[in-house]
Amino acid sequence: MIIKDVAIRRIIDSRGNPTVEADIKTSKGFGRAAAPAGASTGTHEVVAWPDGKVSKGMEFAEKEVIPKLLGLSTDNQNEFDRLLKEIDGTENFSVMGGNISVAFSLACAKAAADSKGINLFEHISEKKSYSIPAPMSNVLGGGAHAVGGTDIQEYLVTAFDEDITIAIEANAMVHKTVKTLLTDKFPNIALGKGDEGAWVAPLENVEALEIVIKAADIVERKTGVEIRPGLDMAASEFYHDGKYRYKEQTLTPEEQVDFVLGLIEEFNLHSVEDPLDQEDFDSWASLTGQTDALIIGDDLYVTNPERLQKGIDMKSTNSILIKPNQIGTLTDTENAVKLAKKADMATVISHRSGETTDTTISHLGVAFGSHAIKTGIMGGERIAKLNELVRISEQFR
Ligand code: 2PG
Ligand code: MG
Repeated sequence: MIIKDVAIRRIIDSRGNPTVEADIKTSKGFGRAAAPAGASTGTHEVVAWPDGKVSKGMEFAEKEVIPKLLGLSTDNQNEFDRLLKEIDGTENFSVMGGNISVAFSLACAKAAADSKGINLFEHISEKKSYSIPAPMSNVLGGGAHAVGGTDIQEYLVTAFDEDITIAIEANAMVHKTVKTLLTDKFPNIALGKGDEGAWVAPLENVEALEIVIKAADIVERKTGVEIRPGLDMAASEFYHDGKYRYKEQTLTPEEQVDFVLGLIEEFNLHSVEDPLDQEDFDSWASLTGQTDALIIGDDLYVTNPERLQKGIDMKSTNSILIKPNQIGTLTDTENAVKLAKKADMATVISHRSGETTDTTISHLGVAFGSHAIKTGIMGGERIAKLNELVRISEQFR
């Protein structure tokens, strides 16, 4: 379908920061997509905005990008994305801004799907059998997402149930139960929430994990739903001068590997994301070689096929986090997913800490056959994605 009209507008995200939303129209359909934003961004992500300025990205989009997109076909995503890269002309979208690019790229796919009268996940997926990824929800945390919380960024729970509604409600119940346990523990202090709606409290790092495990156990017993704990340590954020610097302890990379292995064993963790620094592929391989838990690379890979290939060669992880705006186009996101699958790695599709009500990742998670979808559990921008999964699941009945 030929692109007849393209627009880009400035909107705000869940942190109140400016971002963009792109619209693409054909004579038969319409696609709209918005760009999210990270707080704990990986060093090797594409540049979000030229010189850090949304306005500069928008000016470039209006003058240099939109005129060249008019008349293209929405059915050739590869060509559309190749052109975005060519217009930018750099390796890391520093001229256009990866967030401008990803909004256009995803809007193109959505316009293509709408023009064909099918769902986005059907348009993207090559196969016809679908599964819904398990919801992986951040219930307690700190790091770059909160003030006064733990050094570890996210304490997550993943619920496994064939019925996505039941799984989502189980995670929501864990979030509520964490609140109850925290108010029992701290009856006289004000509790907060971080950027993704996870609870924030003055807890030590392991103590916080104990609370989440307890909450998950209570809900598991009540509902019978299997709920597994996990972490996103976002360790690059507290790795300075060769050491992991927690409030309570300072660890060398070898000690960090042992510490994480100890947590996996003691608490039967399902997954640990970014347990080590984003440059230390060797220590990652040492950890992954000693456990069956999912070791997920986020800042390590930044959805970049080249970095992923290095991780595959070095056996650094057994899983990858997928975030389209880390790499700037849907095509490169799909390339990372294909590479991961070929290497037998699990994929986890993910939101960013700064989000909008855009629900594209729900469709991508289904299209990619992702093991899980990390998208928070509370807040309008988080539930938008979960509720879209519920709608998608109705199509498979
Ligand atoms: C992460 C993400 C999302 P941010 O580290 O996985 O939870 O955080 O968007 O701040 O990078
Ligand atoms: Mg992460």
